[in-house]
Amino acid sequence: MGTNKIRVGMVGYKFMGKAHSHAFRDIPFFFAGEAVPVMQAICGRDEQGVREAAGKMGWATWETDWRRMLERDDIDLIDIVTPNHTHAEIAIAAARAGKHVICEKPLALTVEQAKQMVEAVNEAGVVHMICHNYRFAPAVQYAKKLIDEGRLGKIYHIRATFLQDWLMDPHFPLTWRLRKEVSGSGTLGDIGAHIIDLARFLVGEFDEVVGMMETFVRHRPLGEMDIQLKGRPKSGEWGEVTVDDASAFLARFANGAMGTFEATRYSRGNRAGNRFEINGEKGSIRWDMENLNNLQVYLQDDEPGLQGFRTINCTEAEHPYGSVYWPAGHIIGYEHTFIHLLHELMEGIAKGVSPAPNFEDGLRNQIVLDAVEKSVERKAWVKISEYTVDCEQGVAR
Ligand code: SOE
Repeated sequence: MGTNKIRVGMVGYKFMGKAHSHAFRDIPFFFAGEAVPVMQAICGRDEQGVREAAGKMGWATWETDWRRMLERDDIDLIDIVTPNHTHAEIAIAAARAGKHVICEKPLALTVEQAKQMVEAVNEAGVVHMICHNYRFAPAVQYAKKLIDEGRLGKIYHIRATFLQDWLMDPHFPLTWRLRKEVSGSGTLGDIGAHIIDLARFLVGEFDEVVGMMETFVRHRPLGEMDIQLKGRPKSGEWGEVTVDDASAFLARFANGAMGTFEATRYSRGNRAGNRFEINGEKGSIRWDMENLNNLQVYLQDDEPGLQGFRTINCTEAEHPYGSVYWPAGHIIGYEHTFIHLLHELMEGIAKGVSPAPNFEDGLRNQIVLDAVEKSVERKAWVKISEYTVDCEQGVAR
């Protein structure tokens, strides 16, 4: 059987555009799968910017209007790496045009929008995925394997954080990430969504949540930020910050586990403190994105005297994706999480299935985000069962 060529059209080309473009280039290099991406077209409103990006990142053609890209019959998959307020419109239109869709997180601005997106992809019968890339770190995949094999036994706790500090200067500009109408929420949807996804992946579905959110600096000069998360003020004008600078919440899971979650842009010294610890009856695991290849594992069955957390460098051939790259111990990085995710998407398209995390996962994540916000407004626990999600195996009804 020959290899399918999946012709990709990517909308947007900044931080995530760079991560996705790099991954598309590397997939055929490292993976001999059933499908490979072809970098057919890239889209952005600024003609000079998009032309330069196309040349630099290796896209064959470029467009300045995403609608034009949907009309092209030489594109099979639309990749949405634009700010959050555009996700729903582009994804729904792409599905209706018969294109497969991958969308950056969070899926949408609201639960209602996310439901419409799930409906659109299911009605069109296209393959869909959401880009929660951290699931695809080999150490996280290995953690999932250990949990599924019952090595930790019943799970009691997850303690997850995503700590950043890029916003602490009160003169850091009011980027789109700080405007509710563009981003939906602040830390909660931007980085809280990632640890919610990791928890859903590793522990299971949420049952109820109660949270708190804070905005420490309420007015900032207008401007943007670059992909190194450095601010670029534009004019002398100031505007209002309409999202949270920090958020935290407690959770109960359907399987009885307890969770604590914290996402902040005010945690001095923490650049990307995406970490979790999971405790089960027979063992515990710890992961820290800044040491992405390592998984700390404690197993109660270990001989007394030798018990303790061991550090497993998940680069052996036995580890997920371990045999694809280098000899054991020769580590991989952040960009590889995107390579793995997009490789799974290619295989999904070849087989006609939507690999997890897909739009249904995006919707369930959006519900947790919404429930946390509701709990803050109400100053009370919010049950996930307040929301109706009628989807099963990727079919929303
Ligand atoms: C900025 O907060 C950011 O780039 C997020 O948007 C990403 O989702 C996260 O992975 C890293 O931080």
